[in-house]
Amino acid sequence: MSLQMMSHAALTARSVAVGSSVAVPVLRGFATAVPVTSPSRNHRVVVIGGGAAGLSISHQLLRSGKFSNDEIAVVDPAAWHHYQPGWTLVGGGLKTREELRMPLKSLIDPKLKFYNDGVASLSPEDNSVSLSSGDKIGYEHLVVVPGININYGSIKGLPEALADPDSMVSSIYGYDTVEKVFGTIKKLQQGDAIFTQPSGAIKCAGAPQKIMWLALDYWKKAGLYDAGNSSRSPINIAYATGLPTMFGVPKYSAKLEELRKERAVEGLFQHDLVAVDGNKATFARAGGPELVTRKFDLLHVVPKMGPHDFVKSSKLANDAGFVDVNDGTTQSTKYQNVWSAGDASSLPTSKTAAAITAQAPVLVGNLLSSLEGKGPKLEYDGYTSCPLTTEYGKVLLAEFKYGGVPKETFGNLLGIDQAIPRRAFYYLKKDFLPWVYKRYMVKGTWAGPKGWIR
Ligand code: UQ1
Repeated sequence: MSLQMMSHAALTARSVAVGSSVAVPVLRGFATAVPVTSPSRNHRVVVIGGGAAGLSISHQLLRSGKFSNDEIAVVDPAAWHHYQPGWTLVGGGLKTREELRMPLKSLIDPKLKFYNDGVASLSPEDNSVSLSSGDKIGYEHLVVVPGININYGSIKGLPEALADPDSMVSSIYGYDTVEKVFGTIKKLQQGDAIFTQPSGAIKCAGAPQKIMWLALDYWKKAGLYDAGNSSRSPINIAYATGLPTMFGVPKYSAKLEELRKERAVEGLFQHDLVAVDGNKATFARAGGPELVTRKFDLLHVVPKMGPHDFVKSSKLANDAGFVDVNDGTTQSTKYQNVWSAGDASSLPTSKTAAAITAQAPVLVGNLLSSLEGKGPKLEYDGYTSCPLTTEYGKVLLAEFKYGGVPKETFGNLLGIDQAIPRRAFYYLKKDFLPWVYKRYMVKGTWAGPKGWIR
């Protein structure tokens, strides 16, 4: 570890000494001197991941003007970049999954070196990354933002149920499964609908109930759901969550619990889905050995999620397998030249694209000051946001920071309460955010509620 710190300090010192406008860093010559174990190619910054975080961060770094062509590399095996915040709307029949995807390559500035490849392993002790192709690339600074993995296999019988086109089991969480969701909502005429949320970290913790509220509204408008008379309502709805409450932030949780009761949705708290078998769903109860089995006619599932293997098995990980970083600076707690944000990081906040808008400028500012031999200077306050569809045409706009403390953009600006679902927030979610994301955020020119960059 101390060796790593020394070599990193040495690298930084050299790059500062040669100046930022020099296109060929000293490192490349160094690489050819030790051919057997050395990387085939070196970059000043390697960014692992071409998602919301990877694109924002690599383009913000590039726009600093401190890098020449190919000094920053982006690594991602994907062919497509998805606007995942829109998938709830696909589930609700409001958008198509095709309109929310873009070829990843088309979003990457040609001045960045793009490795369209996976990562086999990370070697922070010698500042290198091994790619799936077998190539090894070196770096001065590493940004680990590959996102989170969806573990469909964590629920027994789920992969088979999702793959069966005739089953009433679906999930908004995957490109391959999101298309099925609205079909099952339209098909259900009567019976029990169950919407699940697992215990443990997932991306967009509000989405499991966003799709439920849309489905409820759809059935209500179709005359199939009557909250005022559960025994006569053709469809009954249950929300089965591994968590003890409707939402992690008390202010919004209170409002959502009120809606749940008002709309006669059964709350199955601390019910963690473990198996799907035919029309039966089995849940584990928190803190007890007992299992609960429920019959369903429609099941919307959110699988468990976790860090990618190459992150979990690396020296960068905490006990849970996420990249262990300082909550404020986003710097690795183990290696000073490693950074992380977003879903793959240990940052104790909700995993959303909105969080990235606040994390990216902090990470970038701190990385740049480290390249100049100074320490991190910016602090992330935990900002994240969850525009929660509560019906067609209305959204509750949760915005908060560390500690579950509300930090409301429009609350502060206009003096309104964002816990009250509003039509303006619905258009913000459906139209404004996808537009600003594609046009500005992934290009590194939008920092969320803080506005445009440069
Ligand atoms: C946001 O910045 C963002 O990133 C693009 C989201 O992801 C889709 C969001 O959902 C939200 C709410 C924000 C925050 C932006 C504003 C204007 C409140």
